[in-house]
Amino acid sequence: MAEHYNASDIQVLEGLEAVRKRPGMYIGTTDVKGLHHLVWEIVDNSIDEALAGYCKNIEVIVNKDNSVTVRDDGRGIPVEIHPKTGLSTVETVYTVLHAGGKFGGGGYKVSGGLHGVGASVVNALSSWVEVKVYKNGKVYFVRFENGGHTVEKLHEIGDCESNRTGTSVTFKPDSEIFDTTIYDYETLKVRIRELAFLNRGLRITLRDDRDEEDTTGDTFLYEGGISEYVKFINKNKTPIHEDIIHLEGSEDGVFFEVALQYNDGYNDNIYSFVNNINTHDGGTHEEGVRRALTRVVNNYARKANILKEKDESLTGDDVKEGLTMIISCKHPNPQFEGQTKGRLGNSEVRKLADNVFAEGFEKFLLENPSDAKVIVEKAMLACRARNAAKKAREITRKTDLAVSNFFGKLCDCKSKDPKESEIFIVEGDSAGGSAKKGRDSMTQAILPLRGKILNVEKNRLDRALNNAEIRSIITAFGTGIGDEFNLDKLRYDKIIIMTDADVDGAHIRILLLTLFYRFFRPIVENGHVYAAQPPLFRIRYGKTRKYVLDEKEKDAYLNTLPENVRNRVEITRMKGLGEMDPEELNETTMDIEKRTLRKIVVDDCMAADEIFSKLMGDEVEPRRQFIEENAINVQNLDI
Ligand code: 1YM
Repeated sequence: MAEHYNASDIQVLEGLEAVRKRPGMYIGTTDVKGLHHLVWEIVDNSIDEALAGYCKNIEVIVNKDNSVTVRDDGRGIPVEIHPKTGLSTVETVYTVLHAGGKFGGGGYKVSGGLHGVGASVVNALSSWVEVKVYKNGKVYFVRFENGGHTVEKLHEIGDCESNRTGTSVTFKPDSEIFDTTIYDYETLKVRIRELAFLNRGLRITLRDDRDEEDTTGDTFLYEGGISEYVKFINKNKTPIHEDIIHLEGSEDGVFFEVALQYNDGYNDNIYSFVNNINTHDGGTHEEGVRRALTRVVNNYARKANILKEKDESLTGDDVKEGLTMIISCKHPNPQFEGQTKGRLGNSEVRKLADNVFAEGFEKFLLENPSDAKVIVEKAMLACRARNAAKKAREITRKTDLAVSNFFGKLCDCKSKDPKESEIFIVEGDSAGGSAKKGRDSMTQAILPLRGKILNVEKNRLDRALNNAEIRSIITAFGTGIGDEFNLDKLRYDKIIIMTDADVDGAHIRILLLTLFYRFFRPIVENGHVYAAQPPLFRIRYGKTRKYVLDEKEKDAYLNTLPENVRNRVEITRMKGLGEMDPEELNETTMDIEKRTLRKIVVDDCMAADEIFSKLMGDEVEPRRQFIEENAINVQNLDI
């Protein structure tokens, strides 16, 4: 503890105390996400230094005690006494709320976390923080404890090479603030790799000192920047032209760049960033690119006479099929809009993005006519499929909804209130039969699937609409599909996939998930999709019947039984849903009071895309690799 407090000390401590009282206001949450946010706040300062042109290397180390060290080779935080606070600038940066911007040299700060509040917030939420600054041939040191109280004022602790400069910060998140204080290496790695892609030429190293075996960690350095990001995303896909297109330009201190490559798949992977922050909801930078892309492809296709006079123009959806694209903008004064602040609002960026993209992409098409041809032809196929899907949809609507035997197949619930209704998508007629008898007919609908549903990772919407099973799903949901999709029309709050606990069941489940993720994404994103968990074992003794989900639960349950009972019990491995009678199925898997559902959530679109294209796409090698890597996790493979 500092020995004497003056007025400004007290003010400082009150500021940090406010952060501790309402951490959510400063870092969003105090869960595992908030815990990682602390790292990003500190790393942001190093990235700013890199963007200012002074730092080339950043190191992040998770220490044995889950404290984290971030080091850079920038100029080092200034050590002089700050005129406004009378404290060293380092101490000021770490103890005065919002000091980062105000006390800086009025620099050009383009990085920034979600809240952009900086080092003092990390200090306020840590049980201790140590900062070392290397400059002037000296090593300076300051230590804070207990939410930002200075316990060792800034002082020299030794010498260093005269040309060495940099900052090293170690902080230990306060376990009284955070639900968990254990760092997840994979989470850190994914974001650090992304930061390296977004800041070309910057080397970022991550190391886990909790792991005794791995002492080298991971180093990320991409001279190609976002081009290499595109290559990375396309690694399990088949590109249709060799070169990745990389375009950039700047105006009035705003830097804009974009990299893209088409693959032969049907999905787009377009990600945009402003100052290294993902703009999930797009904004002016994305709008500029999309507008220019549609215009340039159409103009080129007409001029080259690939698109004939009678042909309709290609739409934005047509030209983005199979497109992998990273858009990155560095802006000194970004305006983030929308509820989650995930959209860029600055209108001048639209024009910059449009100009840079249009000029560069047109040049690429003209100089690479064979690439241009495959790109245009792919968009034309997408256009044809879109029109075919439109027709198929019209037919589907007429036949399925009104006349056909669709409602003989769907066993709907009586309630018409989506909020209390749920639909079970069930594998096979026999399980479907049990489910119909075992359900609560007021709120539970049953849709049995008779055949395999089509793999939509390898087929466009028009083909999917020819698949009877997919058609019944669309009709049952009520939302429509493609450009007609409307989440408000969803007829059920919960969509529950109920398949056997075996390999076939898992296959049907992944086919359904692929369908939902690719064609009904908002249903997944809004948490409407669940997987039922039918029991794997029945344990019976005397009149008692107990169902358990897996081996672990079985063993745990058996351990609760007295020894003499444990030896008399009969354990049955359940083969499939169809094996259970309706009461059993109800009791174990469907009854709202007794069942366990697994909610399907997507917390990372990029990771989800990767897994679907790996498991369901054309390339065999990545799938083989995935199976090999994961075989070790599979117990009880029941073929
Ligand atoms: C491991 C964390 O904080 N690096 C870092 C921070 C700063 C500087 C250099 C820096 C900035 C400026 C001038 C400037 C900061 N300085 C300030 C402040 N790494 C880490 N590296 N000289 C050095 O912006 O003009 C805030 S952050 F306010 F003191 F200038």
